[in-house]
Amino acid sequence: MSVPVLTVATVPDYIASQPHLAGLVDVSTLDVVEVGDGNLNLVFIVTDATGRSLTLKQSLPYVRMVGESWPLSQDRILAEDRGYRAAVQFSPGSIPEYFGLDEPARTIAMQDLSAWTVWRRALNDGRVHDGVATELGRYVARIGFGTSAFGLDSAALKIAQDNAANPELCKITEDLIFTHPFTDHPDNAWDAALTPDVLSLREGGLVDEAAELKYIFMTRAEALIHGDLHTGSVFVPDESSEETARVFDIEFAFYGPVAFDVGSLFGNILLAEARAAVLERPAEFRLWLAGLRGEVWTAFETELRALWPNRVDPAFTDQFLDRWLAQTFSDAVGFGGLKAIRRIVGLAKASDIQTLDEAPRLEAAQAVLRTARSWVEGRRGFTGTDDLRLS
Ligand code: SR1
Ligand code: MG
Repeated sequence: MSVPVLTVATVPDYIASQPHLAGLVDVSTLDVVEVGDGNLNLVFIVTDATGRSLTLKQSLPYVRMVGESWPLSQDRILAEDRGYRAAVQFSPGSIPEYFGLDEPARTIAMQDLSAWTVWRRALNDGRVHDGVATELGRYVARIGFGTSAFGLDSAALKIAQDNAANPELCKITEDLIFTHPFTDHPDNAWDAALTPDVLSLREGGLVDEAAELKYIFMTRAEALIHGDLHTGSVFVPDESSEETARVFDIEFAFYGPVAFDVGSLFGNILLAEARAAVLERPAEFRLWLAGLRGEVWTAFETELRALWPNRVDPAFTDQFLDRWLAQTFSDAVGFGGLKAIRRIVGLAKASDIQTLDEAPRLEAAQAVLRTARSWVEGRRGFTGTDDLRLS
């Protein structure tokens, strides 16, 4: 059953009816704008006459980018609330200030960061933001540690796993990332000149590797992962700011492999690199981009090792941590490759590539597919992020 969908006209009365929100803004002078440009939801920025503001997000009963022909339960906002609450507990500085869930209306509210920029947009413009990749690596490590068997005792872990099901959004990922790009699915679309590159993905062992990674995604209920941690799920501040980054859009959160979040960052950085290469951005910028995966990984590993002495079960030995990190790295490389491929072949493309003119778009897409394939097929052989350059 779906709940009423909010509109610009109904939001002021809705805010006034919510004691946890009504004190944050002057409800008698609200200006409301709907700014959602993502694939799924409604997002309102609510500002009062004194300039105080907040962001209100409501899950729609369907997939926004497709329309009502693709119904989707509004319960995904409950998964997003779980993701934000975990971040509040383990990495509060990594997210916008969180004002909580209104379960009956399927809304959440948070700090208005509309003055910040979505990281993908900043990367597309060739802008450098130092420290973002490090912040993201730390965020993944903190949530990964805090919500897994490293941070929770046996019973607490089982309860957390039981409470974190997000079946509809998991199914979207299972289809769009692991299956559709390698089949004749009607949602797939690509430039005609890419057909040989796309069809060749179905040859050789790539589909078997995708099958293995899909199985890991579906069964390794390790920690409460973000589930969609691409560069479009990160805000960056004005370059002059002391702040670094804030993660948002956590509705795909579920108990899954930590490597999936790390890999999402790896794969989306690859898209940015491919764009920068065909646009012949300055060498300095391209070098900075190529180093971002190393920054993510170093921050992730460093934070994990710093938290390790606090693990709840000393049966998890130091040697096991080394093995876990090695496994997480190689799985992240594989997930990263698949995350990049889906943005070229399947539904929901990325502006890094799509906004390019035809000739550079083809060149960038081919480089992404070539590099991503080498990651997926070679993921067990890579020892560090330096091996993952765009090729
Ligand atoms: C139908 S949803 C398509 C995509 O949008 C989200 O941002 C996720 O990346 C999902 O795969
Ligand atoms: Mg999203």
